[in-house]
Amino acid sequence: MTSSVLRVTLDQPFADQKPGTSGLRKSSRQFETPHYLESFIEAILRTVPGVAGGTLVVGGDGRYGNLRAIDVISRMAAAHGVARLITTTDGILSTPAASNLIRKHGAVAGIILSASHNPGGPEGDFGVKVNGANGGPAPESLTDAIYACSQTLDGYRIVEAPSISLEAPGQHAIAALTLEVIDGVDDYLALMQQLFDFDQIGDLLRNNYPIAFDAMHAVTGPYAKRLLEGLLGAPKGTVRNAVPLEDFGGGHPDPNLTYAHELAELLLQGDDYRFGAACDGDGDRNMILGRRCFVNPSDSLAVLTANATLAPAYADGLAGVARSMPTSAAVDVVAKQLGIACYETPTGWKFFGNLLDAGRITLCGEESFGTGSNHIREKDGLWAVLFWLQLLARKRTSVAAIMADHWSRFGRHYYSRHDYEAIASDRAHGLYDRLKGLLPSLAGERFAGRAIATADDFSYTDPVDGSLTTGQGLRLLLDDGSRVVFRLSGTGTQGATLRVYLESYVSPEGQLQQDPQLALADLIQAADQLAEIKLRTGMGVPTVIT
Ligand code: VG1
Ligand code: CO
Repeated sequence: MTSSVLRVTLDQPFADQKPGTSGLRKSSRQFETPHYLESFIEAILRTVPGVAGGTLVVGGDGRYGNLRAIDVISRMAAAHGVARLITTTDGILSTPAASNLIRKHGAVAGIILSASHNPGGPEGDFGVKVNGANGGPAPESLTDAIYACSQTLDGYRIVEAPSISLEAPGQHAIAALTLEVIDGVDDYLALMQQLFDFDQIGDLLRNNYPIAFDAMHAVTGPYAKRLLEGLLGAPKGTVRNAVPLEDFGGGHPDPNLTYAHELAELLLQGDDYRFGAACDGDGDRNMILGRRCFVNPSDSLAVLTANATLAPAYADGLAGVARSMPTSAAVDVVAKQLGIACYETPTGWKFFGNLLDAGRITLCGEESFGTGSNHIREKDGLWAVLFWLQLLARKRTSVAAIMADHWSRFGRHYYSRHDYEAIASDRAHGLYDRLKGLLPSLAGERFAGRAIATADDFSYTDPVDGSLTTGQGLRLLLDDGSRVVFRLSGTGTQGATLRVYLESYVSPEGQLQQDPQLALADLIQAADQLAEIKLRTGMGVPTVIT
């Protein structure tokens, strides 16, 4: 078979290829614009070190556009002299499994095709994420360089060759490139078996301990089927919505109480299941539910930290932990008691990479349903589910009892995130910039019956490489330890999304179990008043409350 390299000239570069919190995320339609996907891939292949002669990993969450993108990337990788490209059957590869493959095969990078929890399909979103050789999301220095390259791009190179079927494992040649199609699930399952006691978890699940897992028609379906119903022996039907669909069945593959409400109702209103969980589009997020009990993700990180030694992989204890700034300080309290370091990073998994690589932390997490460890360099939805099942198998108690016990030992961080989605961009930025302008005058002012101790725009100096990241969210730290944080999302594709994070601590002695929305009511009201949210957005209530 002959194949030749085609050089395509661009009239002008695309102006809008700046990666956000998690890669380049745009509408599927935008990605279908001629040369749009190709341009961004060209910028990646020109910028990532070691591409020529190296190994790359590519795959995605199965959404509309996944197979076309793999075909384009394969032929462009061939044109750039990549020696080996590893992809998976049907191109299905979760973000955590991709991180594992990059590490296992010594790849120079990975390209993950997903817009994560954003809806998919021709009218939904598509995304391209770049991960580095450590398996983690590219650091800002690399994404900035890719963006800079995309802004001066004059053209791209692609091999002209027929597209290759990914239906079965096998090896193919595209010019001098070897395309390896492997099973995307095998290696991930093997890794999980090294971390947890499968006999113990299996013993729980085989003996009248009904659980429900919702794959939301996204990437975790095939993984969860083999893991839960296969290796661990849970009854058939445990995994719901297990078949990945190009449009996620019309759903929004975001595991929270709003978008995974069917599962939430099963657990919070019914008595059929002891444990429930869901993952997002690309499998890196997790929501944990018990019977009549929702586990806040910030609390989940704290509980896993407090009980880590119950899992074989963490039996020797933890080096340290980290959480993103808006995540509640529940884990800080546990870390203090354990006598281990606790780091506070900006939003986005890329900021955990250096800490994990340097061995400073073992576990880390974000309030946005992200939890993970040093086993890979991405957050890992099914890993978190297994970790919780490991705790339940060891403790033989309920999720609600684990939470009550945790709060009685460490106190409780009432926590909520209010999202205002699809606000007109100028309004959202007007609101945010006004608030930022107010910050210098706020210290010492009263707020919800407390005094504002600090009002600032969060910035972070990476303790490993010294790099500085600024403008990461407006914080009001109150004198009783409560906090309100305002951020603009970097993953949305329509208008702007304002996130308001609210937190208030009650010590073990002051316990009065109540609904977080009630416990935080005064902060919620004061935040609205100060930021003029209702007034400026015209929205009476948030789109999503977590
Ligand atoms: C959101 C979350 C953030 C997470 C990011 C990517 O970003 O808040 O914690 O790391 O999504 O998650 P933002 O900028 O919209 O707040 V995923 O599951 O897309 O990889
Ligand atoms: Co995700």
